[in-house]
Amino acid sequence: MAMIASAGGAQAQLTQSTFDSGSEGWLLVDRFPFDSFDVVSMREPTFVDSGGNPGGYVLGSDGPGDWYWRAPASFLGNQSAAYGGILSFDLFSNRAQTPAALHYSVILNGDGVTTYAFFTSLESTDWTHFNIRLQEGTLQNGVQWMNADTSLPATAADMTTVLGSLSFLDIAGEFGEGFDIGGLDNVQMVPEPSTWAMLGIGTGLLVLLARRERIQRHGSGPVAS
Ligand SMILES: [Ca+2]
Repeated sequence: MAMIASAGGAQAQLTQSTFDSGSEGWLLVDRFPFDSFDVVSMREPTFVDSGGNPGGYVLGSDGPGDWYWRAPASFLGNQSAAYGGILSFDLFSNRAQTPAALHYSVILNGDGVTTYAFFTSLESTDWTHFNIRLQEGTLQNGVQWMNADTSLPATAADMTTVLGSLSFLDIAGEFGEGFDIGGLDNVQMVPEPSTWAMLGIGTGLLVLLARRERIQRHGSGPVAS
């Protein structure tokens, strides 16, 4: 989007995928045994040029185990500016209204630390908007980031370590039991508002965020900010 591109020096720490013309480097990863962190295979998603939210999106389907969307390099590396900010995305699954079969909705890994958050539920098979704040502590709806090694709530140090050197960012596509298909669109990482001025971001992003918030208020998706 032009508004983000105009943010100049902040580009490296603000990223998004809208899938206007391709898969933008996203992959599918399969974890097995079920509900584990062990990746056993990687696959290419299918790019679909219409039917997204809006426009193009990527389509994935079940593999051996639990399947996740894996972010491309543009979301990785030093994402320190995203600490306290928001990760948002839209997804759908044909397995809506069934319990999630896994307990990691988003997994972040960096510098030897793995954190995860669990909040995935879908009330319909339509596109659903998700927001999650990239910060320790209890977020809206009781969601919180956990440290995968200690099984304790993630600390501020865990979150800043992971975001300072992000080596993967995975979003669950898996829902319920049995074969599922699902789509992903509009993935964004946005820094917390107080860092905008420091980053020299102009009013373009403020307008963009205001628009996002209007969309969120009118959306039906779970919000964990
Ligand atoms: Ca799109």
